[in-house]
Amino acid sequence: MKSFEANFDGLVGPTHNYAGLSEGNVASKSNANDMSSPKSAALQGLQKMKALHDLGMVQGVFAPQERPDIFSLRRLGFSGTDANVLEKAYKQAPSLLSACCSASSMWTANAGTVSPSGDTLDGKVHFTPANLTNKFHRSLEPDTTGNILKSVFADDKYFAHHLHLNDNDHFGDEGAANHTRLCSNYGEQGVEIFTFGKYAFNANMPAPKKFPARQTLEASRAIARLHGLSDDKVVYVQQNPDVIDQGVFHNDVISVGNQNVLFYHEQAFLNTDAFLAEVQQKFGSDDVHFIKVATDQVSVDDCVKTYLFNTQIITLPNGDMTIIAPMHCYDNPSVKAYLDDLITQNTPIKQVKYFDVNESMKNGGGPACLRLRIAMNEAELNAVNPNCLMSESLYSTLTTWVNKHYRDTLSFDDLRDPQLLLESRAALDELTQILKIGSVYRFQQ
Ligand code: SUG
Repeated sequence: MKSFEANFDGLVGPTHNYAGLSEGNVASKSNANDMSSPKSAALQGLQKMKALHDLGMVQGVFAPQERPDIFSLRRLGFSGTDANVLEKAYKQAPSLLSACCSASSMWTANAGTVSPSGDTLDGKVHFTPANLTNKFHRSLEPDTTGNILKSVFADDKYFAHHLHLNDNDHFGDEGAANHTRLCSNYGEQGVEIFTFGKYAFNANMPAPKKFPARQTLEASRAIARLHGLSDDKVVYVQQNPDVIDQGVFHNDVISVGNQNVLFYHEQAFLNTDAFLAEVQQKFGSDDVHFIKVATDQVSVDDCVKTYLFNTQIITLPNGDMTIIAPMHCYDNPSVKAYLDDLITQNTPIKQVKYFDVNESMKNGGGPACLRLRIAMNEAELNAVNPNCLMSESLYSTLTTWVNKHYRDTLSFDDLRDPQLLLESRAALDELTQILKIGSVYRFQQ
């Protein structure tokens, strides 16, 4: 049976803004309080989705979350009408208001971890939403993420859904941002690589000193158990704590894999040689292309600034691999020179395509953050909610929808505007009808 890797990109929500919420994420901190453009952000995302669809890829659309999150603000003690809740939060706890308005679910690499049916004991595709405990604004996401995943991948003959892990730093889980899968063919059993930042129960082990490690080894192990992965096809590796301290808050900021390619910076991991040997041994007899970038080719600082590794490596229908990179890579002379040279080398990567995803980049989200990868065979793909798959007509419908509902600009002061809440709800209500995903939002229940 044919197999595919689908990319499900998060639609940017109507409250996209720059609030500086993510300690350890350099872009988020340095662009705090800039004026954002929700409309441009959503359109940039849609253009990338459409371009991948046009390249012959299976491209899906993942709905955003309901924001402002009035439910959470009420849970935290703000009361009255919705307008009162917003106004009180604005005056008494502005940081809470911005956290409850973040459009951070756009980065669907953090929506969850997905194990394809080729890897799992029961032969189903398994999903576990990420609990994202390390950042308050992101910890608001997993319930609705679970609802949306279940509505897109509804058929329990093919898809198995788990509850997100316990909401505690010991089980901090950031989803696919710290998970890579290598395989010969998407439909066959592959090697799942779980990258963690620290050990939850052993303070004597290496850990970053300045910025938080968001993913624990224990969380990764729990996901592997839940998904029924076999030990001889799973590799756990620790992120180098020094690079977390330099702004590599997720492993997908410093390495990315696809099929038989692992593209990584030499400083990405701890004990790299042993890790690569284990990957090769578990991969089997076919060779893995380990593409190492040395510090004197591209510094860690440039990786963090340009998101060289937060690129998507996709396999086109003709078998060639293409890198989907942000314009920041094009604009940085040493990174551009590196990529120009890479495609002349003897690796499966033959082409680089550059995209303007600047609205997302300013919050530390590159092309790879914006997508959740789901490898599926034909029968599984046929069971996916078809209304969430990109097409000429869905692109045109969603572009019209964004232009109708989204603001051109948004600043912190706008977040308390009750009209923004009404606009967002009207937009999302209409979206659930376009994508036919049912009443996934609390305001609809
Ligand atoms: O979790 N930024 C996100 C970026 C996530 C990137 N995802 C991956 N690397 N896969 C984060 O730090 C910033 C929001 C703000 O500051 O307004 C934010 O949440």
